Amino acid sequence: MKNKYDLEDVLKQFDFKSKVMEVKPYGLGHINDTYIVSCEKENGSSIRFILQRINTSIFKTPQNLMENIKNVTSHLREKIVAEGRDPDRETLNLIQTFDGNVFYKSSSADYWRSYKFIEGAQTYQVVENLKHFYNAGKALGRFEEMLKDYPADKLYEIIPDFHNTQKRYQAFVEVATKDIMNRGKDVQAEINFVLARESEVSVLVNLLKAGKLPLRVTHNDTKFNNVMIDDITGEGICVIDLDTIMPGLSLYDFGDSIRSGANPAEEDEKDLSKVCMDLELFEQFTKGFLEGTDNSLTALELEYLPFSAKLMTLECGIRFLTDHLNGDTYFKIHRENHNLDRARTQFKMVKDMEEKFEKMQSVVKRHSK
Ligand code: ADP
Ligand code: GN1
Ligand code: MG
Repeated sequence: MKNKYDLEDVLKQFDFKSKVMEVKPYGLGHINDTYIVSCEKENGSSIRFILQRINTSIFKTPQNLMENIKNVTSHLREKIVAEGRDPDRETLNLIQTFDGNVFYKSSSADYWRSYKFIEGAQTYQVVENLKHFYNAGKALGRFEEMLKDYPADKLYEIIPDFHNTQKRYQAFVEVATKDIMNRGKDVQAEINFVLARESEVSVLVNLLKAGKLPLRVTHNDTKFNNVMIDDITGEGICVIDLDTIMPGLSLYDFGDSIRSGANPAEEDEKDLSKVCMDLELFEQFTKGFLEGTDNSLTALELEYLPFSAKLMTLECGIRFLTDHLNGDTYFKIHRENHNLDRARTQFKMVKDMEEKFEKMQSVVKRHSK
């Protein structure tokens, strides 16, 4: 099949210091187009890169986005070097173009970037090993720790109100009311599930507004498949997918990780009996995250950890359902009703968290110092 983009033109812009041998689509992200580029160096050895087309219908200011990533990754690199660790594996490394930029804008106004490929590590859609999830928690906690002294005012807000659940809810109500695809009639139960939880959507927004929760530099898209797990040690070696680094709440990162990784089933599992919020997974991540943040969360942050898991899961379910009602314009879909299936798994998890809420609170207490 002929490629949609002139990949040849794109590839020749980046200074790979090696010869491109092959390029193939890669990964299972919902947003960007990702490719793996296999190259050969002069001495005959192989080297690989990630090439990505930034989704500019979602990220409207790709130059600012790349500026954020460039600055944040150099900050992380300094920290990692100072700790005597390996910056080529433990943070993303951008490849420059021949004209000295960290992205290439093609004549069709597509924005491309490239990273060193992190070898000897993988991402997983579903947690296969408890230790991996503990390690992902540690990696994400450390990630926030390393960015603690990063000046938040130097970051562009790439998607304003990204985790403003109240605004996500309002957008959902609007879309459900318009119902342009006439799909509302088939998803009344799901719509009612969301409406019944209206009182919860403004809780974190209000605490933030009241200055009760600290604004930090956060990742904001802490899906389990955005942490690379080392093949040998099982450590969370690198946090990737830095498009949404913005000032935010630590609770967003914690909550979104639980949403994605504490579910033993796929995010789009159709058999909802397989979907739940597994308490053991919850415990592993919580333990790792609190250790990674060096137990520096405030008392109120700790108190709201279980709630954030529920809220971020509800928020994501709202976003999937909104996209379903709106004709699937945001998240990539690969089958009919894909976003609806995704929304259903999220709501099943929310329900399960509601039932296990006290147990989740006890887990947090047990691991807070
Ligand atoms: P999206 O925003 O679409 O989720 P990601 O940046 O998460 O895109 O990339 C998609 C997938 O590509 C990741 O889940 C991971 O498997 C792989 N990937 C991304 N960056 C790297 C890298 N530097 N090294 C190795 N694999 C990577
Ligand atoms: C998207 O890019 P990816 O696939 O890691 C989305 C997240 C959602 C997630 C749900 C920029 O993440 O917010 O939680 O899908 N990213 C963006 O799977 O919207
Ligand atoms: Mg991703």
